[in-house]
Amino acid sequence: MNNRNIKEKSMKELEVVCSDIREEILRVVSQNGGHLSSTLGATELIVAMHKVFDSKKDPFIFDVSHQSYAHKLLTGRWKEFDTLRQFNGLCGYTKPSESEDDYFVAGHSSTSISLGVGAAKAIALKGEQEMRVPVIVIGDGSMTAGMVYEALNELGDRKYPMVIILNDNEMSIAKPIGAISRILSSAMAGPFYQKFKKHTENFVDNFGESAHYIAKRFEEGLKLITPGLMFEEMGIEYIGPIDGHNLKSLTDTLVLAKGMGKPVIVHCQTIKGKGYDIAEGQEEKWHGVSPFDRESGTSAKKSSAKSATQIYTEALMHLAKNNDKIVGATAAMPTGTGLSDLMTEYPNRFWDVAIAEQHAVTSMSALAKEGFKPFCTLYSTFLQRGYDQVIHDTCLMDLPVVFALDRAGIVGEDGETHQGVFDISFLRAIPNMTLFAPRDEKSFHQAMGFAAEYQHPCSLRYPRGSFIQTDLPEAQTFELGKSQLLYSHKGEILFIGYGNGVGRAYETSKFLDVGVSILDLRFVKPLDKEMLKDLSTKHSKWFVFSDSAKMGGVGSAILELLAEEKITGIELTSFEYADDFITHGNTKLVEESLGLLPQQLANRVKSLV
Ligand SMILES: Cc1ncc(C[n+]2csc(CCOP(=O)(O)OP(=O)(O)O)c2C)c(N)n1
Repeated sequence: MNNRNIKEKSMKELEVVCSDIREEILRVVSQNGGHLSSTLGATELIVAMHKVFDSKKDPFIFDVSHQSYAHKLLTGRWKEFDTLRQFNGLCGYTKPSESEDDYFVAGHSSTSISLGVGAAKAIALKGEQEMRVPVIVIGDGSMTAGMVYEALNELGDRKYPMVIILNDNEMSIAKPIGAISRILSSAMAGPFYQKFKKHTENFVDNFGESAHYIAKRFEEGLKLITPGLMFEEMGIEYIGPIDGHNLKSLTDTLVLAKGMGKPVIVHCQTIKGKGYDIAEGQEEKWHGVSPFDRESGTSAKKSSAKSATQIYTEALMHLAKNNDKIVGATAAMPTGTGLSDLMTEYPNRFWDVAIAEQHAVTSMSALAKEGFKPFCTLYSTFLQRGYDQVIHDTCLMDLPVVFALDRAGIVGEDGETHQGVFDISFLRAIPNMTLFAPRDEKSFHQAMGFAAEYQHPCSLRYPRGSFIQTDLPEAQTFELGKSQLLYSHKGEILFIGYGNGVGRAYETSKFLDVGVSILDLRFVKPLDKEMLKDLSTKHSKWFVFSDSAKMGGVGSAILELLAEEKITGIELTSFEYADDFITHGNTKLVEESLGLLPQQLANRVKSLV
């Protein structure tokens, strides 16, 4: 099936297409895991887009793009859909290298309207004969990020033709937070307001400009802060809300919007999880899932060792109980980052600020200035959004904000948009910033204790899932810039591990028949200069293990120190990630493809000594 014959199908036939799509999504996601409820809810929207627009020509832009599975199925990827999110298989997000029908890579939210504006400028500049119209799908949750309003600000002024489908399911991953979501779901978006507006428009049509003025003031006077009013005041047409599962009204409205030749927001109300009873009404649970049994809805994955996120929650709960200055924020990921319990227990001190990483960083900085101790809890990949704020608002002011970075390292099936590999490189360069990492449960509690007391900006990182389990000696108390030598062995080889890299170093050592010294670096900034200088007199072959980008990472930091201290005669090999984006798939398979499994690393060590 492809989008070409969608155009020829009747409404009845399109309904069958929707139900086939849902069936295929459920079959494959229950097998592979993936984003389920968002994509089920967007099925009719996507089918209607393909009926009215042409993805070979019009830029189809999906915000985050986790809801784009139906688009993948309709654009020649039905046969490969079984490989969704698997290593070497289809990506869970849009990806132009996978299909020309995917306009852009996406995975981080709220970029879509900027992309639409950029595409529209290019279309105008190229003076194309056959008009192409960007068509965008953006969820209500993604409407909270600042980028959206930067784009709307320009769009409302320049009025480039484009259709923005606002997919309003009244959910982000969790319940959406803030005024925007209140406006979108305001009662005035309902039929009463629509009727009122229609009457007003007829009145205005009949009586001209001054009536328009009076009607507008009347509308405002009633303080009808509605989505329509908000967007129209910005200079963008608004249609809606319409039923986002009704193919007829969707296609009719999209045809109308496409023909308007200006920016139009089509506000569609949808149900997250539509078509899978078990998921409907349990939106957060079914947003992103691991493989599950379709009949019962139970997860097929057995729970393994305690996750790093769980340890983070326990440690922070403990600290927050004893110190009422401890506060925290997450950006629309309360469950993912383990902050839900704190938000329930201490609703006045822990906040979900919605998808607004920049705002999370800056607002936590102000709390730090006021004497509080903020834990800004984000996935490593999403702190990228708040980089300037970390420099400008936290570090320049030298404020004691803790950046707790979850999902550091390879994240598995989400792939290249979500890999948590850059944080060390981009944070290490910022003055006043201190960087450290735990390697297991005990060291995590110690690292958190250190963070809670530390009076400057700092960041700690931890992996998705659980730490590599080892029987290495117990962690000692965290002290600024102090490493811990775990094994000392007379011989040329020194393994230096950082965070989860300590476990990897240990696993690798088990495949060698020579003894090695193992150092838990703990702090990549500041480095333990004394320890490293001492070890340079004992070992000449150093190997660095850390789940981070090689460029600017842990190995780089150590090489800089060796150069500064004029220490020669050390051969340093870093087993961090090469200068490439890392693909999606089962983490083990991805690591194998990069030569990073312990057995492979041991072979590389053998070849180098
Ligand atoms: C910058 C950024 N922060 C956080 C996320 C994590 N995230 C992925 S989807 C999502 C919710 C999006 O909600 P919405 O746009 O309403 O889409 P829905 O899933 O409800 O259809 C979040 C928070 C992200 N992708 N990008």
